[in-house]
Amino acid sequence: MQGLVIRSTGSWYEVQETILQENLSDDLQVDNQQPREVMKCRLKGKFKTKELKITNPIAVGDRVIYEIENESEQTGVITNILPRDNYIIRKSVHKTAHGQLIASNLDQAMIIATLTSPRTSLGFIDRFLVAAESFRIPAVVIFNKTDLLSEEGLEYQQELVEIYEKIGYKCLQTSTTENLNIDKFEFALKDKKTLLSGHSGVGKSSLVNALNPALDIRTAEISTFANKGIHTTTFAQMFEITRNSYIIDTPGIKELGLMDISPAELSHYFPEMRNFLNKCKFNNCLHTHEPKCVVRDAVEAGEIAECRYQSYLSMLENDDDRR
Ligand SMILES: Nc1nc2c(ncn2[C@@H]2O[C@H](COP(=O)(O)OP(=O)(O)O)[C@@H](O)[C@H]2O)c(=O)[nH]1
Ligand SMILES: [Mg+2]
Ligand SMILES: [Zn+2]
Repeated sequence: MQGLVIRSTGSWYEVQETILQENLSDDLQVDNQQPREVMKCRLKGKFKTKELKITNPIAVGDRVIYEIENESEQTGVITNILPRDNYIIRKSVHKTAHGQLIASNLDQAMIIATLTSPRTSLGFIDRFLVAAESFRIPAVVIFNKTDLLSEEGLEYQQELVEIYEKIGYKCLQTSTTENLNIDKFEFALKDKKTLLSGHSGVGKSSLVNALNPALDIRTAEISTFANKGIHTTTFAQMFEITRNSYIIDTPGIKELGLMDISPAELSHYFPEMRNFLNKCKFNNCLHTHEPKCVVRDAVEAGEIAECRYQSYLSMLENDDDRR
């Protein structure tokens, strides 16, 4: 049987049955009603993690092959892991040469930001976007609490949306209190597996709650559990907010820590810089002060947004934070 890992404790895994197209019953041709079982599974034997140096062999989002062990107790055994489209990983707390696999097979990574109460800095958003680029996962920026913004605030937010959309990031301006663009938020999540991140207080729970009130309690429980630090290694969890739309709630942005991005590589994760990269005078140009740097020229010409360039510089400086 094929399934999707929706929860992991490190020793056992909750696997949700995947209904393959050919197995759909005739009267339920669309996969939106057929019940799916969830089994508590163990791993069969030792799994080779191959070239990936990871401390945990399986994470939420993994597609696996499993066998039912005990139907009445709903237990099973995972026999195989299907190839991953992508994955996110962070440095292991214990084994520094190894990473901890957080989640795999993501369709997108979404950052929930607010310009006020609390203020999410642009540096924070850009770090998130760079991390998503480095994992090759499309990123989306949600500006929530739009209702709190003044006229000037709204204009500024609109400018940011234009900056980010121009370089390829989908953006939404939402408000849960005024039900603004919640339908678009729901549509953006539809049939996808989405990593949801953002500072505490920006409205992650409220947004999720607006789509599926039943999930609120569970996500709240996870956050407090993670905050108390009962486990040094907290595992991400996946929630099905509507049929086949999943979110992965990470305990914090640190989960998306930038692993091993060298200064020379960093500009590759700024999509608007990519076109310029081989055109600087020096082929090892870091675009900070070097003469004949086309990236700095582009910033001066307004082709690259100044705020994005500032984030780039600050990430170069804070090399330690990224590792
Ligand atoms: N004004 C305003 N407040 C909001 C909005 N969304 C959430 N809040 C409030 O912000 C606070 C934090 O929201 P919560 O969903 O718990 O944030 P989380 O920590 O990211 O899960 C709560 O008091 C919410 O009622 C919004 O769009 N506008
Ligand atoms: Mg919350
Ligand atoms: Zn340069």
